[in-house]
Amino acid sequence: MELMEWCRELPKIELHAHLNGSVRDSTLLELAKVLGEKGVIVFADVAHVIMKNGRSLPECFMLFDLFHILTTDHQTVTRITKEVIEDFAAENVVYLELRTTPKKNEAKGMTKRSYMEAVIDGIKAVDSVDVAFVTSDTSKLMTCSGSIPVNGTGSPIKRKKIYVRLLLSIDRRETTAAAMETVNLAMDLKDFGVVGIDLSGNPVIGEWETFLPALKHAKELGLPITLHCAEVPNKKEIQAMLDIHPQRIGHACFLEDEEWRKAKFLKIPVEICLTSNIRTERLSSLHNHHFADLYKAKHPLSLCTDDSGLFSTTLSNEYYLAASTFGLNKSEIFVLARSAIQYAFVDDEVKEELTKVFDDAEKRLIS
Ligand code: 6MZ
Repeated sequence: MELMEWCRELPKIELHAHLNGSVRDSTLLELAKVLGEKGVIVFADVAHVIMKNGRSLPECFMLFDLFHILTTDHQTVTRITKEVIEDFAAENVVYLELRTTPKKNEAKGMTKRSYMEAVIDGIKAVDSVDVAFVTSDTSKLMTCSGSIPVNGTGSPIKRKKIYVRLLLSIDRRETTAAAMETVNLAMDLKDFGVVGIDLSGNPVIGEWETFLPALKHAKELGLPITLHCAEVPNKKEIQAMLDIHPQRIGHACFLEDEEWRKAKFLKIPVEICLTSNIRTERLSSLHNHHFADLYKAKHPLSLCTDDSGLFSTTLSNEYYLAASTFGLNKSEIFVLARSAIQYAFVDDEVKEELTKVFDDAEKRLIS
């Protein structure tokens, strides 16, 4: 089997995916068309921006503002959540930790809570695959699925299954009070599959001290946290981030030796986003990527897409890139994919289920 096809077949764990960065281009264009017809935006300008290839980091953040205009109403949030989950499942992602920033929009009657309810409705609306998520009634794993498809002879077709959990993101533009509100909301929604907190947004905006109280609060409440760390050089902030010992960090492009020593000593798992780092010009070439050093050092890491829509990538492609750039063979890639189970913010019961999925796949994929 060709390597790319093999990477698609491989079961995968996605730990760093932003909802609004994972929206299909076709959906964004469709939404832009509707808003263009209503005169809210100029469609031709927006279409050009959506289809553009290769964007700097500041351009990405301008684009997110546009995405938020296109996706800000409850129905659309539900729709994009459903589509994003279906797209990941189609790539054989078996566990998706989807992160999103709860948003307020008075004009649409949207509160952070109602935004999240729309996301949860999107999870429930998935019908092309089985979704395992948590319900409030039992706090147990429940599987939701649409009608059971049958093949030509009337026997049920085995459907794909994806476990979905949510992380609530604090945007670096937010105030301490707004960040606190997100943490409290995450706590309230624990029974709906919310498993942790993320800090993201434009890395040149906001002060660490603004978010710290909310992050500490999350820790006190027992909510795991993951931080976008070192997307730009900022020694003081990077050190402060490592000091609070987050459960994971994302990107980690600009750590210096001293900080790497600390991150390695603390064994903080790193969410690696290869395509994103290249496309946003964090690194000049994949051959200089810190993946190589971390992999060699057996540091905990997992490959992730970051914004699969924005960067036109898939998790299968990220594994393909790692294999082809760093010379990993199929067995090594398989072990890498399976190792990400350990870093998921999910209970042991689900981890055991995921391990079984990998055990089954190993027989098929590793000869
Ligand atoms: C930092 C990022 C990001 O939350 O509206 N986001 N933050 N660095 C990145 N690397 C390129 N990619 C995405 O998804 C979009 C939001 O996620 C964060 C930004 O805050 C962006 O507005 P949601 O679903």
